Amino acid sequence: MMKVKVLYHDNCFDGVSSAAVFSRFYKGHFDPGAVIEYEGLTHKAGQQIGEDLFGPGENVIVDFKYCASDKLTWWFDHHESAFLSAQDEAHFRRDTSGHKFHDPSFKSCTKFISHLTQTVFHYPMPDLDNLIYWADIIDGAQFPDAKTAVELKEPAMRLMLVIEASHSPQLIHKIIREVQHKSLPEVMEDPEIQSMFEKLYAHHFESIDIMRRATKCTGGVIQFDVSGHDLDGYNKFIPYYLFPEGVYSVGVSRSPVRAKVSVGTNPWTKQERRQNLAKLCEQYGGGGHSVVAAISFKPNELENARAAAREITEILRNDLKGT
Ligand SMILES: [Mn+2]
Repeated sequence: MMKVKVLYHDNCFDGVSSAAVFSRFYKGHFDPGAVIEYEGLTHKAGQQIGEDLFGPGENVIVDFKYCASDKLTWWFDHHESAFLSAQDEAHFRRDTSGHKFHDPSFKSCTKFISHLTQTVFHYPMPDLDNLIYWADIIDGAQFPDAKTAVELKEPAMRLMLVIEASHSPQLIHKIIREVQHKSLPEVMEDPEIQSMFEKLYAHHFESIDIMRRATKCTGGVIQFDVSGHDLDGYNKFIPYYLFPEGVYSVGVSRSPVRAKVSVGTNPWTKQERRQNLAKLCEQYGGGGHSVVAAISFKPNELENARAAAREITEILRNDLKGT
C-alpha cells in the first residue's frame, strides 16, 4: 500500500478537482489501497516548495508551479508561469519518468489530467465528466455572462464559493474525497458543506457591496483596493459584474499571509486583447495565465503592492488608448 501526498492549488475549484481526478486515477489504475494525504499550496512572495512538504512515498503536485526536487514523482500544470527559474525548467526537461506534464493550452488542469489519463494511461473516468466540465468552465472563465459567474445558481458554482472562501483544510479535503464518487448536487447536500455554503453565500453578497464601494473604472481599467477588508476569497468576476464596460481589472487585497495584486481581463469584453498579463506580472515577480495573473507580496509590503497596481493600471490604460 503506497503513501501518496497530493499538493494542490488551494482555494481553487480547478486545484481541488485536479486533486480529486488524480486520486481516482491513482487508486483505480495503480493502487486501490493507496493512502492519500492532501495539502493545499498558496502562492506566496518568493515561495519555494520546501522538501519538508514531501513524504516518503509518491509526491504529486497538481495545478501549481514545478518543484525541482527528485522527491517529486508526479506533476501536472497548465499555468504559463510554471517555473520559478530556468534551472527549474531544465530539471523538468531532463525528467524521464513520464509522469510530469505541462501544457498551457489547457484551460484547466483538471481537463489536462483527464486527457492524459485517457490518452497516455488508457484509463477513462466518464462518471467524472461533469466535474471536469465545470472545472474547465470555471478555471477558463467560460461563463455566458458575469451574472452567471456572480449569482451562483448552479451546484458547481455553489461548491466553487465554498472552495474559494473556506479557510478549513479539513472541509476542502472532504470535498476532494466526496467529488471522486458523488455528483455535484449530492456533494452540496452534505450538511457540513451546505451550512458552510449558507454562511459564505450571505458574506458573498456583502462582498459585492464592499466591492461596489471600493471599485472605479477609468479608461477601460477597473481598479479596486479592498486591503482594508477581509476579502481575500472574493469572487473574481464581481468587478466585471459591476463594470461590464471594463476591459481589464487591477485589484489590491490583503490576507494574513500576503498582500496581493490581481490582474484580469474581462472574459466578456469585445475588445481585442493585447497584453499578456502573465508576462506583465512576471516583471514584478508574479505570474499566471495570459488573461488572468497575480503578484504576491509579503503581508507588510502593502505599499509595494499598491505601487505595482498603479503602474500596471497605467500600462493597461495606455495600451487601451492605442486601440
Ligand atoms: Mn488551474
